[in-house]
Amino acid sequence: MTVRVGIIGTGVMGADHARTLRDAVTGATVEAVSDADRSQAASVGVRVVNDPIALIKDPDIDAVLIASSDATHEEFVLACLAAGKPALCEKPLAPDVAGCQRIVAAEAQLGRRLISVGFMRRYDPGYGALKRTLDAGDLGAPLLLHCVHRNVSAPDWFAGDMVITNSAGHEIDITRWLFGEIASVTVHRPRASAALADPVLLVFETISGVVVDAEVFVNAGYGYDVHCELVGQHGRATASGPVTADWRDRFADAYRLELTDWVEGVRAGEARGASAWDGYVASAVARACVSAPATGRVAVEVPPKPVLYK
Ligand code: ISE
Repeated sequence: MTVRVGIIGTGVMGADHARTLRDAVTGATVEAVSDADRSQAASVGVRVVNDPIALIKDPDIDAVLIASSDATHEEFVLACLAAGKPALCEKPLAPDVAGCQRIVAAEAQLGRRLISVGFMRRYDPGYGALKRTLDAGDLGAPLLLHCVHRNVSAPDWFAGDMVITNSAGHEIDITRWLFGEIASVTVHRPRASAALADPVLLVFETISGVVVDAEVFVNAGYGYDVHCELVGQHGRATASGPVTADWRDRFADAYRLELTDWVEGVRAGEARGASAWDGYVASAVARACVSAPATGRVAVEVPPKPVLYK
């Protein structure tokens, strides 16, 4: 079966995913796209459906890739669940915790996982090697993770706390993926450099006792620079990559592997990668960071994981 994919949102990420699906992933075709900007949608070179909900319901679409603006994710993910169609939604699943909760509730009600969240770093070969080293026990117990996440400049649609609710989601997800749940967060801000209150230094303490510090700086100027160092009782390991212009080059392998796994999962009838639950917890942790006072620790509170996600 060839998976006929519909893409909603053909901006930077959607257009990049369309290229990757076409050039580097087998078993899928880009069947149609939808974007509020019709000429941008047309530039992908496939059928354009103006109404994104009609695209989701289209009988010729088997699976949906959601790469539209953050605030639109919830509506489209819920429509995919209602239509019983698998979807890969770019992070964040929804920028607000309540929106993520509604998605998790709808998927739990459906009783089967259809939603994957685009936390592509889980597919990055460097992060994958780091996790394998950790899981093999070579470093002993993990103690610290130092993360750096720098962008050249924030896109013009970045506003308010998006340095946390959008960008830092990657460090939140990687922390949970490596060490399990986050118990508390602390947020430090150097003297304000911009309206975005950027950079931020986030500190996560996991239930398992690991301390993670993450510098997230979306106006670093010199390049896209993402790396981390894990310190364990008996050694260290790093995940790094070249400094590039933006995330598309730095994580090209990760995006290709993520899309390949998603398509294979759709063909096998299973949702792979980060789940809606992971998307929800990432937003809950981000919210705790946003609400954190200038000093002091904030506990993260999430309800027990529904059976569906165990
Ligand atoms: C963007 O959406 C990404 O996912 C990038 O990896 C991240 O570095 C950037 O800050 C986000 O806006």
